[in-house]
Amino acid sequence: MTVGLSLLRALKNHGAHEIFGIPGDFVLPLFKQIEESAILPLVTLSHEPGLGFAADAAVRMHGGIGVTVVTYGAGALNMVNAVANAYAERVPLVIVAGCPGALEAQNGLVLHHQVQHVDSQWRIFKEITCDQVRISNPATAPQEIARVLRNCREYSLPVLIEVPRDITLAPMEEVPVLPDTAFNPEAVAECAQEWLQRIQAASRPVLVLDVEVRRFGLEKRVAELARRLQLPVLTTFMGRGLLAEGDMLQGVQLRGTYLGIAGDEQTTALLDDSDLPIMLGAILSDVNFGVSAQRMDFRKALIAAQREARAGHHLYENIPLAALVDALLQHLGSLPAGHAAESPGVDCPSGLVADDEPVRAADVSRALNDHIRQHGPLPIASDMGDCLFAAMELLPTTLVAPGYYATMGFGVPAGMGVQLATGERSLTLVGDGAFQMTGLELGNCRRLGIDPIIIVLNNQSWEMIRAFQPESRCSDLGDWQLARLADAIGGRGYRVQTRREFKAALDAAFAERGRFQLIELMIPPGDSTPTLKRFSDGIYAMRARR
Ligand code: TPW
Ligand code: MG
Repeated sequence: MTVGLSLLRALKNHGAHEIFGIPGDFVLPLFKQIEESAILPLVTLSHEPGLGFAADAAVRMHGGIGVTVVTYGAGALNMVNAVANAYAERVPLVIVAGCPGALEAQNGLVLHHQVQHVDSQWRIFKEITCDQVRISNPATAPQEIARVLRNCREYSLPVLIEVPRDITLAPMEEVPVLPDTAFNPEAVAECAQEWLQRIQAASRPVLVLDVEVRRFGLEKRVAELARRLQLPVLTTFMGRGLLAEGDMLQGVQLRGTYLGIAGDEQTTALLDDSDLPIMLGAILSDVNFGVSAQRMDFRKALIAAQREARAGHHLYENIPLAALVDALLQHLGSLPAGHAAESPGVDCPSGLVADDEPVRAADVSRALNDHIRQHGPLPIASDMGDCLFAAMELLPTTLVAPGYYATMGFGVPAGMGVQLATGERSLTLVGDGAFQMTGLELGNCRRLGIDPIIIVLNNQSWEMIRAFQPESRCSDLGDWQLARLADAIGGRGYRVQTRREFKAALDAAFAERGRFQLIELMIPPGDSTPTLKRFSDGIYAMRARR
């Protein structure tokens, strides 16, 4: 077998579903093998940032590992921000990047796409990946590739595989799938027992769920845990959309998303007044927890994330989240069910009034919740901007969004990745500013056979920037006529000024299949969702207090 074929088979054996790629001369031999072998389907897009976001969203949806193949330097470095987003938000993404062959790297000339040093790409990616390998010796590479792919899965973080241009056709053995890294089941059992004792002793425990629960495929088991413990459940900002698929929520007391001072009072109180937050897979970030009016005291919490578990001051190392959840379920048998619900579930606005008033940001969640009530949940991708706060007002539905790293440009390519991964039509929420970054990827929909629905909150500005610093005038973006752009690149555009037009456009967009639909909501500049308003007011108030 060749290096190229062996690598492609290894990616598939480790859980890859498809390859997102943009070619270049350093990876052309590999692209030939990708196409000819058909081991994994190839999806090409237009620009590497979009490619990285699409691959990231696809793996957030279908699990396994995501794969991008890009050329040396210009290609790979174009994807740095997308990979950084994946690292921050714990997405197992493999970056297969070309690099110079051993001989050409030493022939005295600097090569095109080279920055400071032949290894600049490697050094830059070291910071945003958890493991790396360059396939320079096909005799030792299979073991190294196996290690890198195992780390990708076990840590749920990006990894780099560099393929020198001249090595693709060299012979290489099959790459093994290594057994999972060992852990001590006794340590896991002890930890689970300590957790259960503390849960039993607590008077207001609350389960807080974040993204690792999904990354490690644990939603069903965690839902069962929540059901059997009869605990109220919150998601973090980043974890919004967890447990929304199928009937997982049946019997689970999901009380919404913790938004601190910007959130619903009862929801916020559940965590702020809890004597025992139980945080599964949580990123302890400012966006998730910094919005709390009081400083959160994590020492009283139970926390499991990044292969560690904490109980107060006790630290258990090398505890995979899956093993801990299993052990909790197993030891739970004897625990008397306590802690029943007192307050009702999530409050999400609905009931769009389809009149001739101008459409406002607050109408987005009303209209979409009406649709979800009638037709059931649908997978949603959101960008950064007020649209992400609109997404927080939606009924439980699967959501992929850069909720922690907060990069713009994610939404449109992510929505495409979601539909490619699931085969289900996706809906994307995006602001006009973020749309300007990666929106043109939509031109690829026709060729790829996908027809996502995109709602652009076009307030003709970087409104969030204005919200946080109203005196800056640089946030004005002008009118880009995005609905017309949609028509020009193979989709259908709707320019919406009133709530009646919004309802009509949504109905028409859902009714038509076969091309992407772009609804351009002309939101008055200065308007924002109630959730963003509370969020920015809260942050103002907190800053003023310090
Ligand atoms: C890659 C900083 C955060 S929010 C925002 C900026 C510039 C404005 C977003 O404008 P948009 O949405 O999309 O029109 P809205 O609702 O505020 O009007 N560069 C990147 N990521 C981030 N987060 C920024 C800049 C930013
Ligand atoms: Mg805007």
